[in-house]
Amino acid sequence: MNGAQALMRTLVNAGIEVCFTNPGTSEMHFVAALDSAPGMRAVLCLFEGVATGAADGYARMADKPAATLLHLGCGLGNGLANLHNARKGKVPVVNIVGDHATYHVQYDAQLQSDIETVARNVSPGFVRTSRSTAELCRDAVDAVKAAKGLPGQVATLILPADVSWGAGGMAEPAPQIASPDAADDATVQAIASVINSGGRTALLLGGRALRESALLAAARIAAKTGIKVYAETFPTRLERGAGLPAVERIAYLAEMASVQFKEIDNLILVDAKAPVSFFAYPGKKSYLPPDSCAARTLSTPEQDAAGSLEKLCRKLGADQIAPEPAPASRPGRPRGKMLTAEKVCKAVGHLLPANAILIDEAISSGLMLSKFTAGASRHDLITLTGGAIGQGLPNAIGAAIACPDRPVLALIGDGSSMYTIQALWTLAREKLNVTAIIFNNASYSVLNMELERVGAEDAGPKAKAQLDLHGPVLNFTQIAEGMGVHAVRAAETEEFLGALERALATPGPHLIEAVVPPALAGLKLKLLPHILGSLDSMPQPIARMLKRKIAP
Ligand SMILES: Cc1ncc(C[n+]2csc(CCOP(=O)(O)OP(=O)(O)O)c2C)c(N)n1
Ligand SMILES: [Mg+2]
Repeated sequence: MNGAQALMRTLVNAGIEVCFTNPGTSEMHFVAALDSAPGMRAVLCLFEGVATGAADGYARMADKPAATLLHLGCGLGNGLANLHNARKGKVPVVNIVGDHATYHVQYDAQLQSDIETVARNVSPGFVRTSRSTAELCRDAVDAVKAAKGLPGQVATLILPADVSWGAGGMAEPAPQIASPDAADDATVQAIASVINSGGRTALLLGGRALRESALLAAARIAAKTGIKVYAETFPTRLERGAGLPAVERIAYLAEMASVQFKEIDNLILVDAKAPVSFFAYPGKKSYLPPDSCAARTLSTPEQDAAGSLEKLCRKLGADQIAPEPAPASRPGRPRGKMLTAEKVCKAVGHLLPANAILIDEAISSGLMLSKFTAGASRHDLITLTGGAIGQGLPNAIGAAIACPDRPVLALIGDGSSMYTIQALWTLAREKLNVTAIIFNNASYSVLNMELERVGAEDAGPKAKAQLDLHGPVLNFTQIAEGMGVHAVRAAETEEFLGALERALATPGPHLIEAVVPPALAGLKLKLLPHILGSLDSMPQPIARMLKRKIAP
């Protein structure tokens, strides 16, 4: 076997079944080796950001990594934003980057670059250039171990062309991955004492603590002790819907998050960091919990979140309590002729099929999505963990490949969709059951709000033009059809409902272009900074009510 063939076998032995590729000359032996490995599915993506985002979406749903195949430093660079999102979401990815043959490096040929430096930012725990065919498969096993161990991470294996084509490759068996420990008894005891101390306490759940078993344990604890349970703002994967405990997410806007933290003396972290504001704003705090609130950790991202919560549950005598599930309740059909982002979210809540995977990169158009889907059939929610837009459509590829029997709905802003719009072609080629809804509001709408919030004064027409996507207005229906995806444009509510019903009933990918006005515009946009600025001085019940209205 050559190196590439042995590597392919090693990956399959380690349970890696899918490789998202965008190859070049230095990866040709790896590409050729694909046909020697029936257990490896290869999925061509037409931009590296699609391949990396697909690997991210796949691992979130399959609970194991996929591989990527990228072309040298430039290809890796193109894929960085979605590897960044995977890193922030603690998602495992085995990131394979081809390189020049080892002896070719000295000549500084056209595509020569410092790949390790490019990789280190998204792959801080594991970057390795394999030095020989003999060592390659052991390197691959180390990469898989690094990716899969808790917390999941992006592990980058750099594969020089001569290591790949060299003879004498030896495939390795699957690595042993130790199962993580739960929090130790002393920690569980200390946290139980905090909860029993009578102060106002909240659990903040992140990462793997947003899956069913952890959510159930947290809900039992809440039912027994009356503490609050929050979820981090941008979950990697949140299991939710009717029958599961509902959990309130920390708001994106810092002023609103402060309302959520106002009543909290003790914050208990479970696979989560103490929350900070997404950006800094002049004169506003970065660290969100008040000074009077002490943050303590029940379990770190290295530990077993559900196991730790279950231990805490037993310690508090809450393990026999029936947790309160979210009731089944769907919004009615949206009415009124003109389509709005809110009506799209309502329609999604009205029609969401059972067991769906919902991907939210709707940005400002998705403000009401959580509220309208809270009582829908049980589903998984995937969000923009690292804030680097262009994640949603690639994630949909990966999620649909990981879960071929589940419907995938991806709600994407028009601006966000354009970073990785080539994902549509892969959806068509692989015939994936994905309904992509693109909110065409012809704007980087959320940035109009940010412009106000950062206090940038004197924004004139040149500044505003940088946030405006009119002229030419994008036609997503034509773009999708040009890539082989069935597409419908809807500017009216009934049109949209009909298109969504048909898309959900018909296998294969669909795109619905929802032509909507910006959700935050006019008076709402003008008033928002004032409302946010005064939340802190309002009586708490009024502040909470306003928060629920603006960002439920
Ligand atoms: C990789 C990357 N580039 C740029 C940004 C900055 N950014 C944040 S939101 C946004 C615009 C989003 O527009 P759209 O998807 O249309 O959503 P809308 O604001 O209209 O709701 C931009 C450019 C980012 N977050 N990530
Ligand atoms: Mg937009």
